[in-house]
Amino acid sequence: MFDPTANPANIPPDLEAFWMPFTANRQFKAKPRLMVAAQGMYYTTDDGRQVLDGTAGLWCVNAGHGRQEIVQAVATQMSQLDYAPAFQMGHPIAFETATRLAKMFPGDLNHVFFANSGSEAVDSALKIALAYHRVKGNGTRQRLIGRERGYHGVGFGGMSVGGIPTVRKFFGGLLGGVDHLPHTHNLSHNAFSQGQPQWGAHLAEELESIVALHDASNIAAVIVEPVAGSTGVLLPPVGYLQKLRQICDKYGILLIFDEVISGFGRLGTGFATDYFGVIPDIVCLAKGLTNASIPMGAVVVREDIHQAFMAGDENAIELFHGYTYSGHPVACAAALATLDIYDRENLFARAGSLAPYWQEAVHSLKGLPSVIDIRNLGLIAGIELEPIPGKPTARAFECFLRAYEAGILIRTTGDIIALSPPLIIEKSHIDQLVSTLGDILKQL
Ligand code: PXG
Ligand code: PLP
Repeated sequence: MFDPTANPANIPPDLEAFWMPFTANRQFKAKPRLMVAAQGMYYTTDDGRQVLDGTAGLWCVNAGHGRQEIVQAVATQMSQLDYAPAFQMGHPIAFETATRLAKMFPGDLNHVFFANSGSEAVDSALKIALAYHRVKGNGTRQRLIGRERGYHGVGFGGMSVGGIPTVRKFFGGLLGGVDHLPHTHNLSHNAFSQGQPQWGAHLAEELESIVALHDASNIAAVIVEPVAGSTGVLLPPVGYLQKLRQICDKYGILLIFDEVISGFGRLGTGFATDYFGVIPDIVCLAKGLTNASIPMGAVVVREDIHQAFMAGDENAIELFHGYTYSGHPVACAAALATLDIYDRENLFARAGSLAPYWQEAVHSLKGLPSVIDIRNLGLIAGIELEPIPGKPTARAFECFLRAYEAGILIRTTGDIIALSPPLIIEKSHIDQLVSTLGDILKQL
């Protein structure tokens, strides 16, 4: 049984200085869970146990841990060119990486802006959307539309369009001029759906109401996660994303897909845009871009958006935005090596071919105590638990702690368990993950 007062001798005294992100710091530091190594599908803990990675770290180690090809590429790049400025200067590998990424996208999604995380990718995308309308002479288009329960990172832009109350409520007024679409999660209609739920496409029509309220001439962009991950795996109802695309087209509103989680094979295709057959105007990427080995984010934009900036004085800077580390050579080396692995091992298609087995495995947990929904798509699953009355999040967190003790890493948000393993997962690992989780749920 978990004992938050336990203080085993192996805790070094220096856990204090690191203010841990999105963590119950005191709970953690009273009984730390430390990873010291990782290979393939497993982490090694400080007490020498093997823990099966059911979450690809934080939805990001899509090619599995300890990939030597990435290690080598990073080491070689760092010795050859550790850093070079990307403002008014360049280095070849950034261009190569952008070209390679652009080729992975359909249609005219063909220009890439680099950032260092998903949060920065999102803020960059929002800024590009606003600036685009302005350079086109439509400077009144300033409103941004997100969605309830959306997660777009923790920058002020991403927080503002995001829709998770705890991520927003401590931080003041945020951006003005933001509206939110309703989320699409509805257990009474869609509980235990396998794959995309049937009910809910009409919720996209709320965009019409927002347009009616503000007028399209004041609206810049809509940003959504094609599949909402962080908030607890909310899947788009059949037809929903298509409808959003149609309404955005009708009113000249840019559609931004935040594919920080859904990208790089998570759904069994390169990107959610391929899976759903809906092409946005701007895509946000991070996480799986470098297999999480080196921080990197990216924004992919359509030709006509980029082209709109390439007018006027050729000696003038076109977009006053960028990061010291935009297109960092070492991150680019990690990205290229990662994309090589995805290609060589055909990992996106591999995820797609495992998805039916995954679906059947996770839905076998239906009927266990307190499980009120199971949902899945590609190699993602969400298992929603009935909250303990008066103690929201406690049941899932207890499940997380027991899972770690039992040798599997899961992720919880609220009372929802999220699973998103590396795409190299074998059926035997799926069995281990689901049967261990099942045993824990039976005992809870
Ligand atoms: N957009 C989306 C859709 C995300 O999922 C971000 C932006 C921000 O990325 P950075 O790299 O700035 O964290 C994310 C990040 C979880 C979890 O367990 C999810 C994220 C990060 C950490 C934990 O659900 N998503
Ligand atoms: N703060 C200061 C004082 C800076 O000089 C800079 C960059 O030059 C930044 C913040 C932004 O840092 P970054 O470009 O790594 O996002």
